[in-house]
Amino acid sequence: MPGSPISVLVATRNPGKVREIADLLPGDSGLSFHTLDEAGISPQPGEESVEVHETFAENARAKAAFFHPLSDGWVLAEDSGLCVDALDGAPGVGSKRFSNRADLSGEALDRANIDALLRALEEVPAEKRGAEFRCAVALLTPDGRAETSAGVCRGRIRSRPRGGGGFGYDPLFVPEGFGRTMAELRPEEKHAISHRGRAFGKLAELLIGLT
Ligand code: ITT
Repeated sequence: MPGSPISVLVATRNPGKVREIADLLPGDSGLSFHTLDEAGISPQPGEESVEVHETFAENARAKAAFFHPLSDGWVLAEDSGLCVDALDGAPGVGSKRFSNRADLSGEALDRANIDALLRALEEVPAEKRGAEFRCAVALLTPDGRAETSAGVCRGRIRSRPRGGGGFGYDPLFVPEGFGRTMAELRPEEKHAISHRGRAFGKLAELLIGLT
């Protein structure tokens, strides 16, 4: 008879990510997943200063390590962002803070970031607006092992936002092979091609081997 599922803390406070991660995690892995808010873990001193590294993978590992003491031993963290060719990969790991509006959160912050990106690309013609979303995921096990995976989704940046789905920069991002923005895709369409969908797909294979 199967035992009770192993509880995994998912270290994110972004409601858009929480929705997507919940859809992406396998239900039959012998693991159950809880976000920080679901686990009743309030914002911690120093939490905002954890993601200071230059790569998504380092940030994901740092976030998992930060929350490890507050978990039952299993923590999953991800770091993600948008890398724009014409901006030499910016905003990259600084995607959440691109507009410098630390006073905003949620949809208001997303709108400010979109406006800041449009301003930065004002002079850039359509054929030079290539970009990619990147995601790195780190899973820390009770014995301190770190499993990591990553995913990329290429596309281009529109000159005006369109669509109401997803979160973050989705209304500006047209994935390769699509005529719609990420915010106009159905959730299952986004998951099938997104950076996060790809990173979690690889992680799901690792999870099956772990439990
Ligand atoms: P955590 O709580 O997990 O740290 P966060 O949103 O606060 O989430 P991140 O540093 O991971 O912090 O920020 C990633 C930013 O990149 C996010 O706020 C969006 O602006 C952007 N982003 C990431 N994935 C995206 C997606 O699928 N669609 C649109 N924008 C995305």
